[in-house]
Amino acid sequence: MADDADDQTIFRTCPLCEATCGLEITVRDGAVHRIRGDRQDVFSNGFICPKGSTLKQLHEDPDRIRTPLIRDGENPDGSPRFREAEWDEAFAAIETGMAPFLANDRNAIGAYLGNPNVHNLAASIFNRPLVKALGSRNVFTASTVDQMPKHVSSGWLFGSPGSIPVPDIDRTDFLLMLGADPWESNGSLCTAPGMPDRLTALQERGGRFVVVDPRHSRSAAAADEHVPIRPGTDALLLAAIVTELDATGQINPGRLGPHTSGLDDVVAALAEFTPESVAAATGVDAETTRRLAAELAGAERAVTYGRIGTTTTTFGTLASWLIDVINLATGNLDEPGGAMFPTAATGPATKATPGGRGFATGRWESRVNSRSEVLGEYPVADLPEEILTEGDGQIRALVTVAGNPARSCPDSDRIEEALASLEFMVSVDIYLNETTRFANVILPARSALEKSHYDIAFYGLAVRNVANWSPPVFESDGPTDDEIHARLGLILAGLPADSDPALAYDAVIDTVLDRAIRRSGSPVEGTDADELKAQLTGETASDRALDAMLRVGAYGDGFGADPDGLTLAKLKANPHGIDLGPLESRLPNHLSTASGTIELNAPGFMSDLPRLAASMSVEPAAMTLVGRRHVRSNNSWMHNVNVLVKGRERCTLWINPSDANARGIEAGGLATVASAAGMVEATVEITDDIMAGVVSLPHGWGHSAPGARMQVAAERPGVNSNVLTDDAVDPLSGTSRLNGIPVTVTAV
Ligand SMILES: Nc1nc2c(c(=O)[nH]1)N[C@H]1C(S)=C(S)[C@@H](COP(=O)(O)OP(=O)(O)OC[C@H]3O[C@@H](n4cnc5c(=O)[nH]c(N)nc54)[C@H](O)[C@@H]3O)O[C@H]1N2
Ligand SMILES: Nc1nc2c(c(=O)[nH]1)N[C@H]1C(S)=C(S)[C@@H](COP(=O)(O)OP(=O)(O)OC[C@H]3O[C@@H](n4cnc5c(=O)[nH]c(N)nc54)[C@H](O)[C@@H]3O)O[C@H]1N2
Ligand code: SF4
Ligand SMILES: [Mo]
Repeated sequence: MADDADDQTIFRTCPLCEATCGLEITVRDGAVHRIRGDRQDVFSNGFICPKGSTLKQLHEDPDRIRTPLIRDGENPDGSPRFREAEWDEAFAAIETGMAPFLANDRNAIGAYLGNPNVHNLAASIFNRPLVKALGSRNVFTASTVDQMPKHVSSGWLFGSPGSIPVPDIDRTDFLLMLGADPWESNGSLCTAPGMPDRLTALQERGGRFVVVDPRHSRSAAAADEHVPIRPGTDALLLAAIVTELDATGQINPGRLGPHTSGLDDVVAALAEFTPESVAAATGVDAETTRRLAAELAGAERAVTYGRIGTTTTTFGTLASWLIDVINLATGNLDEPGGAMFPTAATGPATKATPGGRGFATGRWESRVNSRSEVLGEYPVADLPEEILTEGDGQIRALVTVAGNPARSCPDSDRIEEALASLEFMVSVDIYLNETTRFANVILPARSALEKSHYDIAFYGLAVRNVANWSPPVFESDGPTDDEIHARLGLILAGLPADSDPALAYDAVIDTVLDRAIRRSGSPVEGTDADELKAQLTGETASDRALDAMLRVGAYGDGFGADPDGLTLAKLKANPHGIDLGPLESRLPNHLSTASGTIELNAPGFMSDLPRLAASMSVEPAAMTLVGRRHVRSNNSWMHNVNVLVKGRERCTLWINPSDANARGIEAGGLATVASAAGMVEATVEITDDIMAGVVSLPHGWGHSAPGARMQVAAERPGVNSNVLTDDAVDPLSGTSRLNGIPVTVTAV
């Protein structure tokens, strides 16, 4: 592994998860020779997980699609058959396939955008215009199997769905962490590379952290205390903590008191949720709840933080809200060591005054299930019925971009049935997988190593203010991701397939500049857009759009107003990133609610409380299913990397010994898990690491679909847990219940 004089070293941020680790990539003879953590990275300081170095394997994967594919019939086994095509031919086929739908009701074309889009610069810049150009209301994303409750909660509380406070884990003394397992996931809605190390540092400086989770996860094992909880009941526990804080006279919003509306209303409305009243439902005894409240109130700096286990339940929005109610009530919102709002380099500086237009959901409703629009999209739980139910507005054609709904979304058998029934489908992806096998045309996105990178989304959720741009490691002959997204967007706008993508490039850059020119107080207020445009640098359109965002952003050079300010060129000159400092308090001016206050008692929250109260008297299911993650896996799409999947089988059903005994289920044997939606047979792992009455299966497996082309994954297919996920959603955000699904479990 000795370095060669001709080796080239490139520093790059890992795009695989939210942690944004810096990588040091050595290239020898035109191939990746080695990938290790970049010790000089200003944020990750050398931390890397086992997935980071597999950018090499992903890049070299013979199954990764490199040429557009057009479906041209069936294989002998009935699975779809594809042939390779030229790019122009593929775009022309999309134009032809979409034409009948574009000419009539645009709602007949649906769009599903998956998770890797938020880890991709071109997609971050182009997806929104693409969806706008399409002009369909049938838009779905992975947000409604993930963080949508937090957007709704933040939207109502602070006025903007993007204003999500993150736990300031580097400076806190006490962390209450619910439904998150950063030892496996490396953190979410909390970009903190090396999060496990940071939590260990919290302990070393005398602080504590407590994990609330039905499983004794690796994070729970590392914590000072593990509190097992019955799935789906975190909102009850959190409500009881608020009541306990009130009962002990420990509600102290401090500085933010005058900028908060409805704190008394909220406390009064939560009075029926006491440590005693919720104990039977949550499985957390009153004593423990009281102690957690006392610790949160007593610590100098404390923070409550919740993730997937709290959002993907039927009370996801209430749980997300209550987390911030507690942070506010204990004086820890917007304070160092509490829950703070990052100031991203691509966003504006804090405004001069609080207030704005606020946030609303439910501006329109889905056709079949009448579920509310949130952020311009429908719950992905509605996708299959919107495709399968005939009538005006039925989805008959679909575009998927970096998504695998056939594995990652609820009731996936029904989704597959729906995908199979489409008249036309286009996918932008890197694999022919369980979802894209239904496409008529697949456009291969570039490999991560063939594009520049900047984490627009995650620096807005980071525990320090940071900016880091990465160059591509390799050149490529094919179109850039910009070109793929631009040309697809132009076709979906109704323009000819051979339209110049520069039309779209200009449009995205104009949008960024126009917004800044119109914003009062911006450094370029009132200037001429063309003049600014001429000053942009960057080789691709998305890099130039990024340059524009950075320059008019919170630390930007304002196109000359502050010569020391941030530009893309400055980031290029700093390959290990630029640290812009610790998080700073931003309230009240950061608020954009109509009242200019934190609207703690927004009607949406208050009107859902009776449902929460009613849940206490519902007889709980005898057995429920939760998920889990493993550090060597990433949702559904990294199972084709041999170094990650080799070894012990990971797609196993965890069951408590008492539940296994009662059912005659044996370790290593098979058990049947059945829900209202479907049934799977999974290999059993008997373990005390899961509480009685709960079983756990990881998601993203089930790689035996005919026609998919992921050879390594097919050797260890596992089972698809989302066959079991039913139609239940959190009504406020439309987010699916992926955790706490009622199931029955029997020996095979
Ligand atoms: N039961 C259960 N289900 C879950 C979850 C759970 O906890 N439990 N978690 C949910 C969560 S949090 C999420 S975010 C969703 C994810 O849901 P999805 O985003 O729909 O699914 P992924 O498995 O991430 O699939 C990503 C797709 O993008 C492709 N891809 C990868 N890189 C690129 C790229 O650079 N460009 C392009 N164009 N394509 C690329 C992959 O091949 C794959 O097809 O899953 C959800 N599903
Ligand atoms: N290795 C790896 N890393 C990833 C991903 C991956 O698939 N693999 N996915 C990425 C994505 S898209 C996301 S969104 C993040 C998610 O990041 P995390 O939210 O940290 O995700 P998980 O590791 O699934 O942790 C969720 C925990 O919630 C617990 N849980 C389940 N139900 C409940 C409940 O009702 N209450 C409580 N309190 N806990 C519950 C589960 O047992 C599990 O331990 O991870 C990201 N990072
Ligand atoms: S923790 Fe996430 S960002 Fe860091 S190396 Fe692993 S996958 Fe990449
Ligand atoms: Mo996610």
